[in-house]
This record gives sequence, structure tokens and C-alpha cells, in this order.
Amino acid sequence: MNYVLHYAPDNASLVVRLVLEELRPPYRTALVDRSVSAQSGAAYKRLNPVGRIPALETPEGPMFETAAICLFLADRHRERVQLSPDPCDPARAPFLSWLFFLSNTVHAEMRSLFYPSLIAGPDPEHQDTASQQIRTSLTAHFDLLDSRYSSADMTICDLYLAVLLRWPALYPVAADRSWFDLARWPNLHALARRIEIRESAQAAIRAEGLGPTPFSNPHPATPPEGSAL
Ligand SMILES: N[C@@H](CCC(=O)N[C@@H](CS)C(=O)NCC(=O)O)C(=O)O
Repeated sequence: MNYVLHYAPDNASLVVRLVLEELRPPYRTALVDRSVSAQSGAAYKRLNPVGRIPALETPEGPMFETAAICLFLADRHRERVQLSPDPCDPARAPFLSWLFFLSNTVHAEMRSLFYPSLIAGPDPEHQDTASQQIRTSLTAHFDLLDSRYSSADMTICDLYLAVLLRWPALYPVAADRSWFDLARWPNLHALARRIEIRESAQAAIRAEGLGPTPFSNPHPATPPEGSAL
């Protein structure tokens, strides 16, 4: 096997799984058991020193960070489908801008929304205030993406964005999620529909128990192995 994707169902590893399923290099998966916080253990940290999911074992050694892994794979495997514009292609500059925006800003904001104690500490009131600020910021960023983001050909950004449209409808499990209504963003809704009917998404749906409309109308994952949280 060229690659081993260390994953947990419905985690950021889902983005990498979609990319692998589009590009189709030989790969296998290895479950990271979140029920025992395996991502924080010494063995996993040898793959990802930050202790977060995903990690990808490659012939050149382990990689971490979702965007870095996806860009590496897209640049490396271009035979079946091109998921990243060539370095000299004029489309490369906007592609990189949106990829880093998704990773550094939107994904990072979502992480703070899902784990509010990381930025607000243990006080529930502080966490509520921080979560409200993040929801406001994420709403503005989805407005921006809906109005400005476009890619003529599908890239890793589309796959990444589809997953980022899934999570706020489902997480945090115990919080009010009514702020997120995909119907408000017709272009993003259309992107979610485009991605979820692809073969790559069907493979991910089967492997991670994501239900028939994982991006346009998500339901909690019922995975055959492991757990999302
Ligand atoms: N910046 C990282 C974020 C990854 C991330 O937040 N992963 C989550 C799952 S979606 C995780 O590992 N959570 C468990 C933890 O932080 O202990 C990336 O893009 O790979």
C-alpha cells in the first residue's frame, strides 16, 4: 500500500478520504479510536505530533494537516483527475488562496466552535460568548464563500468545503445549531449536492455511515467502526 489514512468517522480525515477516492492511489485506512483518545497517545503522535486527526502515512514518511495532505496528493496524482491547478496555471493563485482560507480560517473557526473551552476556558458563560462570536464570523465567511468562491473544475477545495458544510449542521451535538441553514447559501447548497452524488462520496458514505445526503442534508454518522467523537 502506498498510503495509510489514519481516520475517525466524520472527522477531518473525511476530506482526505474523498480526495483519495477521487485520485485512487492504492491506500488503506487505520481507525484512530477516539473512545480512548488514541489521537493523544504516543504511537499516534509519532505520525502526527499535534495529536489531531488525520494523519497520512506516505512512502516519504507521515504527513499531518488536512490541507497539506490533500495538496500533496492532488499534486502527486494527476493521471485520473486533476484536483489542483498546475503551478503555472492562472487558476493556481485563487485556488491556493481559497484552500488556505478554508484551512486556516473556516476550519480553524469550526474547531473553536466544537471545542469552545480551547479558546474560552472552562466557564460556560465565556464559552457561550465565544461561540456566538464564532457563529457570527462563520456566517459572514459562508456569505463570502457563497458570493465569491467558484471553481471551473473540481478541486480539493470543493471536497474540503463540502465537509465544512456538513459539520455545523451536526456539531456541537448539545448546542443550538439553528444558526446554520444551508438554504441561505444557494451556491454552497449546489456544491454540496454536486459532491455528494460523486462516486468518491458514495465510498465515503459506505465507509463512515454518513447517510444519503451527507453534505446537503446531513444526519449523524452511524459508522461501521469507531466513533466521530
Ligand atoms: N488543523 C488540523 C485540524 C484537525 C482536527 O481538528 N481534527 C479533529 C477531528 S475533526 C481532532 O483531531 N480532534 C480531536 C482532538 O483534537 O483531540 C487539520 O486540518 O488536520
